Amino acid sequence: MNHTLPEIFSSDKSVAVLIDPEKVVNKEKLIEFVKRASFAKVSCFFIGGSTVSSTQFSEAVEVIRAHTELPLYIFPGSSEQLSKEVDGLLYLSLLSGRNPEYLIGQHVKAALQIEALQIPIFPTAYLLIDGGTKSSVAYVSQTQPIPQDQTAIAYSTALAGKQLGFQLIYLDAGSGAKDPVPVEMIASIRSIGLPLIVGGGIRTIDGIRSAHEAGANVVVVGNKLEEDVDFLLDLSSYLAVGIRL
Ligand code: 1GP
Repeated sequence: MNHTLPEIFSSDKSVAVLIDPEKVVNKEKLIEFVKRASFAKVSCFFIGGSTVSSTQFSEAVEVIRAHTELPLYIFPGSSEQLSKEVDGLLYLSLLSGRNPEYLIGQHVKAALQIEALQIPIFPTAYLLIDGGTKSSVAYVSQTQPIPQDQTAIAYSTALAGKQLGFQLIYLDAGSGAKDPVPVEMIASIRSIGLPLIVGGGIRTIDGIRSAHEAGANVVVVGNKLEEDVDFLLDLSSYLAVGIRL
């Protein structure tokens, strides 16, 4: 039941803005943020978080949907983070870990609901990479991330994901990571030939550019924009100019 991947996942310079509903201060601030990000012409929004309740999630989806034309994809932290009002679901399986709950358990819980929603689903091989701090994903999923210098393990894990039929690979150093995913690892995983999403601890335009140049199709920015909404201005210029001169 695979769906055709939208173009932003094969572009060589997409930027996704991650909204974690748990960190939303209030509705007005969220509306303003969504409008500004849309004006900056970011590629899309991701929504989700490790510990978001279903109510927080639905309320945030409703607000985002009402104030942007940009695509909105679910980046789920659990089987409770689902909605019909989105453009698709990154159907994550935490392949870097060995906790069956996040490899298949949550999926079994959500399967009937996802079927009923009839939203596009994009099976995503999700690899958590050590970001130099204990990430909420590692804590909640009770899994170990792949060490930064273990590119060969990351490669084999992502390759197994491709062989199993996943459509996308997501390398995540975790929200607020001290060290983003290394460019050598990005380049190695890119050679597998699946569209690649990279995020976690990316806080500068140089960091975004490096990830794109190493082969990331989509770079995800979350924390930086929560702390500094004016970073959207830099993002907007970067996206307008392009990386390949
Ligand atoms: C986390 O990849 C995302 O899952 C984004 O991370 O919040 O550190 O940008 P940041």
